[in-house]
Amino acid sequence: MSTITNHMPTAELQALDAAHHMHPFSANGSLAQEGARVITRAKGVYLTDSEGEEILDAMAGLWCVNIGYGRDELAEVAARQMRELPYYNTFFKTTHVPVIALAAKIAELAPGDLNHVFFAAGGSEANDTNIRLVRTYWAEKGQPDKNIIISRHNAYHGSSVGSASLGGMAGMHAQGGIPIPNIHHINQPNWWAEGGGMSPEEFGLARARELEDAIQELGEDRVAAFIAEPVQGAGGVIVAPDTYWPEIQRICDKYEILLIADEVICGFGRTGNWFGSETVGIKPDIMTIAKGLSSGYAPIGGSIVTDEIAEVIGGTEFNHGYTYSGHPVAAAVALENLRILEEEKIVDHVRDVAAPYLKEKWEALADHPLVGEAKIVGMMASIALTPDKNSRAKFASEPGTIGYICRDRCFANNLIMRHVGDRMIISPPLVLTPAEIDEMFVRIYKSLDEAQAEIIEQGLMKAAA
Ligand code: PXG
Repeated sequence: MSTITNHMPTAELQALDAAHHMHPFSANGSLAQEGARVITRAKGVYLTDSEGEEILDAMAGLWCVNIGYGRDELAEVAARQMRELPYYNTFFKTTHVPVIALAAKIAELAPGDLNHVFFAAGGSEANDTNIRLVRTYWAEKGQPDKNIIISRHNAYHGSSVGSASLGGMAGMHAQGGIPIPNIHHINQPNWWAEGGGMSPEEFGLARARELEDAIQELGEDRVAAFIAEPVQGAGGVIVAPDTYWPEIQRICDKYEILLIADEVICGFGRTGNWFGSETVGIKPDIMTIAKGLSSGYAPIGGSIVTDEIAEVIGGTEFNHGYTYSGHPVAAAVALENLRILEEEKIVDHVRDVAAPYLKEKWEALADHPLVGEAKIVGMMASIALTPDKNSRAKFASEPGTIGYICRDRCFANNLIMRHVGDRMIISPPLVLTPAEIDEMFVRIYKSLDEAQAEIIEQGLMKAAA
C-alpha cells in the first residue's frame, strides 16, 4: 500500500477512513456517508484540517490539551526517551527514572497525603484500578463485603466495562451487558434540568443526602466508596450548587466511605487550581488522573492514593497492572508537561487572567434568547439551550436535536464547541489568551444566531408540554 500522507485529497482520505476505521462514540454507517473531517496539524489553540481551514479548538481535543498544541519541548523529550529507554515494565522488582520522577512530582502537586500513584494508560483504566483498589482495601481490612461503589447518573468515568459501570450514562449501560454487580447510582446535582421548584441550595443538599439515604439502605458495612467528578464534564459541565460538596464530604466521613474524586478533566489546572477537589473544597482518598497530566501528548493516567491506602494495599500482593503502567515515554512527556504548567505559571494564568475574562463573557451569554443558564468553573463552561428561559423549559423535540443543530453551526464556523443533549459546552486549552477569547465569542454568537434562525425556521422553538 502507498504511504498515506496529509497531501492526499480529502475525499480519498475520507473514503479510506470510512472503509477501515471504526470511530468511537459514532454511528459509523452514517459517518461514512458524510465523511469525517480530517485534522492534519495544530498549533496553540488552533487546528488545521485537510482543506486548510483553521479551527478554534474550544474543547482542547477531548478536554486534554491543557498547554495547547505544538510544544516542541514535549516532542524532544519523547524522542530522547525513545532513544534511551523506549519501554520497560515496572512489574517484576524493576523501575525506571521517568516513572520515579513523575510519581514524585505528582505526589508533590497533589494535596494532603495523596502521595502514591498507580499508573495506567488513561482514565478508564485508572478507574478500573480504583474498583479493584477500594475492594481490595476493605478486604484487607477484614471487610470483604464492603464492596459496593456509589456513583451518579450522568457521570462519565470511562468506557471499559468497569469504568462504564461506574459511569451513569444510560446510552452506555444499554449496550454490552453493563453495569457489573455492586455499583449503585444516585441522582446528579443538575439544578437547571432537575431542580423543580427548589432553590439551588435546597436542591444541592437534597441531592447530596441521596448518598446518605443510599448508604443507609444498602448498609454502611456494604458501601466501599463514592466516586464523582468535582465538576461533571462529559455529562454537560454540570456545576453542583454550593451546598452539595460539603454535605458529600460530611457523609463520606461519617460512614467511613472512601471518596474518589475523578479528576480526569478537572485535574491539572482546568478549574483554576491544580485539582478540582481544591476548587470544590473536598479531601478525597483517591484521585483519578489522565488527560491534562500529559496535555494529551501521550496516553497516561493513574490513581493517586493516600498514605494509609498505600500502606493497606502494600500489605498484600495487588494482582493488578497494565503493560503500559508508567510507560517511560508517556511518563517523560507528562513530566515535561508538568514542568511547563508550573514554570509558565499556567494555573495562575487560568485563575488570574483567562478564567475571569472568560467568565464575564460567558455569563453574558445568558442574555441570548436561546440560552437559559450559563455555568462556568475555571476553563470549563456550559450553557443550557431553552425555548423559554423563565420557566427553564425543555424543547419539545427529541433531547439533543437543538444542541446538534447548534453544534453543526459551530463546526461550520470553524469553532469546536460541543453539545451534550441540549447543552453546549467548552473546555479550551488553558493557555487561551484574551484576544483568542474575543475571537471565540465572535464565532459563538454567530453560531448561536444562525442556530436560532434555523430552529425557528424548522418550527422547533417549542417547549415540551
Ligand atoms: N473520567 C472522566 C471524568 C473522563 O472525562 C475518563 C474518566 C476516561 O478516560 P479515558 O482516558 O479512558 O478516555 C474520562 C474521559 C466526551 C468524552 O464525549 C469524554 C471523555 C472521553 C471520551 C469522550 O466528552 N472523558
